[in-house]
Amino acid sequence: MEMREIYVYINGEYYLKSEAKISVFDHGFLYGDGVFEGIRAYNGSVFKLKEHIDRLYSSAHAIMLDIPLTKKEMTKAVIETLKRNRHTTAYIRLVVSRGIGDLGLDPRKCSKSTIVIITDRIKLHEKGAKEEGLKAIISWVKRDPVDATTHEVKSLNYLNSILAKIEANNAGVDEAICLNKEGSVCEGVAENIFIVSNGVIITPPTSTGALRGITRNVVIEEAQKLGYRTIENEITPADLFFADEVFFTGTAAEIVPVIEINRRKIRDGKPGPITQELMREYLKLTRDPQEGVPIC
Ligand code: PXG
Repeated sequence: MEMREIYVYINGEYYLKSEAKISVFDHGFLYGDGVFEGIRAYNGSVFKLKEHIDRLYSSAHAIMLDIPLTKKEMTKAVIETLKRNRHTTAYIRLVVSRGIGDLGLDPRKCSKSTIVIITDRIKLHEKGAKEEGLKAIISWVKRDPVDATTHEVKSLNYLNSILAKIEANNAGVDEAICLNKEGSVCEGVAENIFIVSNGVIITPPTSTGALRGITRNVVIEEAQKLGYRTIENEITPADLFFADEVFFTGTAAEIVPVIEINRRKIRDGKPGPITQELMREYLKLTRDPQEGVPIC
């Protein structure tokens, strides 16, 4: 075990983890006013870094949050943080909050946004999740609607997902599936969702309120390259129960099979063959330096 303390980037300076602190007046803390990204580096290359940086700036644009760095400077700051920490395989958390204001929620009181970059070891699902698959429940907590604090924007407001996760924890299962207020399947708590039905790969459109997942996009592209038909279509809870295969996708989770939902087995309750094929392809891709930005 390495005992070296990691450095955390805050507004252009590097602080030891034990000294990396944010003001209690930061509106990220007081109101969840900000945006973030979760990114992964594999063997010296940051997977899909450009896509993550682009999404961060899109999220910031949607909430009218000014990021005082160019995308190029932000990319450099991420790489520099990894280098300082001598991390070649890591989990990266990029957070931009509205910054320090007063006790009112008016963002005009926040003169400068706060930028934080943390790189750390990767925390994965329980060992065996990928091999055996996850058990999930459909949560009663509906996804925030597209005309409200939608999860299409990767904001610091994750209470919607956290409440669903609490339900999964209470039910003693691994993960929760969120429906939108019309009752359509939307996504997991921090993952997009796919089903396989008669060889066709289906995922809900982002108009359900789901995040435009970067892993989701990669999986759609790879599936098409393998010759599968992929469609964005409404998925009902019954479609989940009828599906041949169900899986989640996300930066942290990568691709994980779902084998049981609300105590109904998905087919024979084992990870499906198309899911496993996509998992193998994804593994290859994440190890391909061409797919990311090198840490050098
Ligand atoms: N939906 C939501 C609501 C998410 O937050 C995804 C889908 C998957 O998107 P990507 O682009 O990662 O394929 C996310 C991603 C975490 C964590 O710490 C959360 C995310 C990503 C990484 C880590 O739980 N959210």
